[in-house]
Amino acid sequence: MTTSQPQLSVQPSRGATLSWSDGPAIRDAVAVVRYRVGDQPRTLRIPEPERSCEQDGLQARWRWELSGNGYRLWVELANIGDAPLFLETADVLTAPAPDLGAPIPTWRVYQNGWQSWSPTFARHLEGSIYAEPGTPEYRAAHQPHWEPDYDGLISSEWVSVLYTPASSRPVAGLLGGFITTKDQLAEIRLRADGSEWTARCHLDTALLAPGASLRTELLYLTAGPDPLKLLEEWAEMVGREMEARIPAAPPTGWCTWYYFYGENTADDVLDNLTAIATYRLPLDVILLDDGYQTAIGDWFSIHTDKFPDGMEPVAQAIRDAGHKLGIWTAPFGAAATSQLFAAHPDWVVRDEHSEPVLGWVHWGVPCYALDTTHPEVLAWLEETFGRMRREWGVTFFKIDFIFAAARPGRRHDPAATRAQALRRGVEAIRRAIGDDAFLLGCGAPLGPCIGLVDGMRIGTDVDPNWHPIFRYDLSAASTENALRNSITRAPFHNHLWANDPDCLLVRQRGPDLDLVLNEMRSLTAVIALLGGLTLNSDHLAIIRPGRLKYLRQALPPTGVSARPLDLFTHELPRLLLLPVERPWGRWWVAGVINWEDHTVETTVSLSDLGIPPGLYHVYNYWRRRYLGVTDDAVTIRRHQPHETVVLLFKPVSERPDLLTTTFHVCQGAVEVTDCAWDESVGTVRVTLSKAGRQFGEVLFSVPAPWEVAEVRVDGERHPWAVVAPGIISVGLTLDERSEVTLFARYRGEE
Ligand code: 9PG
Repeated sequence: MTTSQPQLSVQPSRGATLSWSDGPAIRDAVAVVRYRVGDQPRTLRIPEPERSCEQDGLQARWRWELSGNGYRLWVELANIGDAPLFLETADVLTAPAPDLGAPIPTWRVYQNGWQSWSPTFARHLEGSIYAEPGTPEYRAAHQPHWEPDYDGLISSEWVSVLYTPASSRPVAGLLGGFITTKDQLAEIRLRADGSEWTARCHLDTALLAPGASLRTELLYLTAGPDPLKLLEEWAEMVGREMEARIPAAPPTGWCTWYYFYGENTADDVLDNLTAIATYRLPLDVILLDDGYQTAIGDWFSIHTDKFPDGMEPVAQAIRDAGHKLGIWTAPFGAAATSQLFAAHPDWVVRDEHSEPVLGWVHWGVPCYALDTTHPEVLAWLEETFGRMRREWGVTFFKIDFIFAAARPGRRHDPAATRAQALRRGVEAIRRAIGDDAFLLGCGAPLGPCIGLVDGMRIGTDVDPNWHPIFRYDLSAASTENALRNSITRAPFHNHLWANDPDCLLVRQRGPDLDLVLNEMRSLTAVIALLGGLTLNSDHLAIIRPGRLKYLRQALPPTGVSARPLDLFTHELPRLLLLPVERPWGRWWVAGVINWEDHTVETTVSLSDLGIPPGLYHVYNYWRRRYLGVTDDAVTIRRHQPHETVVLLFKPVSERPDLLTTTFHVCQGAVEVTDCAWDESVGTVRVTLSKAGRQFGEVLFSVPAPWEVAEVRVDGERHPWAVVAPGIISVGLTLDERSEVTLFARYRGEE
């Protein structure tokens, strides 16, 4: 369906109206700039597109440009007077809530959190899972624009999509999203009472000196019938505008954090290195997470209880074993107890009383926010990261808690916004580590990192527990929260960076892990379906080797993300779909999640999945069970609590064909490198290739009047089992490469 072109009309007294004939309308829109002259707060209202206004020497022009099926909007600001001006906010558009053709309580509003861990989902305006924690800590970490009248306000960082399933109009989705994100934090605000929908850029009281000028970020407004698609298209557009870095393949690896939580010694790391080699696990990066340093800020002061010989011997062992060395830092913090803060108290952001601004509290220790507009701080960052690269050979950098650089406060450069301060810090790190090192953002405001990071954590921390243990807080560490955000931000993958859904844990339930089998499989399935970074964080030296089969089934990542089809239907999306297309066929892998704490019955239809009508074989991956053929729907009668059922849909073929393989959750998307049918001899030859050694099955469909004559694996005759009429399974141990050939015989009518 193509959406009509937007119509723009202007009523000078009221503002601009933008409407789509079969869809939404935004009425009485204006731009508003808030600033200060000395201590005086001032407001400048611009009621007409493409018009300039002037007040107190501030010249403002509201720009509108038709672009595709929408408009690009921005505000240009110049100080043409003689007095300094201090800019607070620029509303690139503010209007009453748009008209979507159905009342606001029926709406779903995509609420993007501002940093990695901040809750993100398409929020229902009635009956939401969201509860405002309302604590100062929560505000500091997740609500960069908090203000006392936050009640009833839904603030989404950089982008929002409004959608209602109740509209009578064919087009009920409206996207407002900033497509440049370098210079200003920017939010899309909706007041639930309908009084306001605003796209606001934050200028953080930055100085606009006489003669100086600037531009707000570019806002894109567009409408469409499919809100998920709007979000995907926005991500693509931002990626282009911001010159996003997209790695050729998402990294794999092992991380110390989620087993040791900072208490690992050098020997623990070496033991895991050995285990990775012994088990031949295809994990590339060895990530030394938090804990090796004596204090946040003192990155070369190594904890000698844990690393008695310092970092060098461990670093060397990792490199010698052929791995990439990864290191965690929280580069924009200085612990109150650090040598860094003692030596450079002038390097931190200060509040209005000249007190150091708290970045965050790190496991009980206050860490101040470094002023990344200070040239000495930037030089120190370059020196620190350059040394890690040169002296330790680090080529993978996880930079954490980096929202600290964007905390509000006074900085060395009075003209810098919070977004610019953060970006300057990340730029310094990128300069130091070089273009070929992998930079992973974490605890990171998303926008200003685009184009600088290769990967981004897009959710909260995973955790040994499914639900958060302490409180009901959508940002708290828990497997549930981590998965939710990773799913709701799946549209960003490969557009803004490679998504990092956080670590995969596969160890057995026990004192170090509380996930039951279904929960661990959900974590495995969702991470595998999302196709982003895939890092394990178990103690591999003591893990029950049988559990490694789960890890192997998520490796390597496909690089491509499944789509959360019901993102705008359920706050916790239940339906992930990965379409796979290869020269030898196409298939669909669906992840169907039960977020409830009780067993439910779930029906998934081809039309829910958007799969073309036809006849499909269905295979239940975790159960290793062929479910038969459908042209309609599959019902999971006992869909257990927190279970993700992985279903394969493969078009029914009239001749013998590959049905699926079980070496990877995506069922052939990574391990099947070729599949050839030779009609003249009746063979299906499947080439499998995958790092490591792993048991699995190759399933074939052999419809009558064909029948199996024999199966060969790497040229040798091999047994097979009939799992259902016309379906056979071949079990084998795949060691790097294998060729499985089905020889079929045509019986004709008898
Ligand atoms: C190391 C960890 C891991 C993890 C990061 C980050 O107190 N907090 O609110 C809090 C939030 C996140 C957090 C730790 C504490 O985790 O996401 O992968 O690197 O730091 O300390």
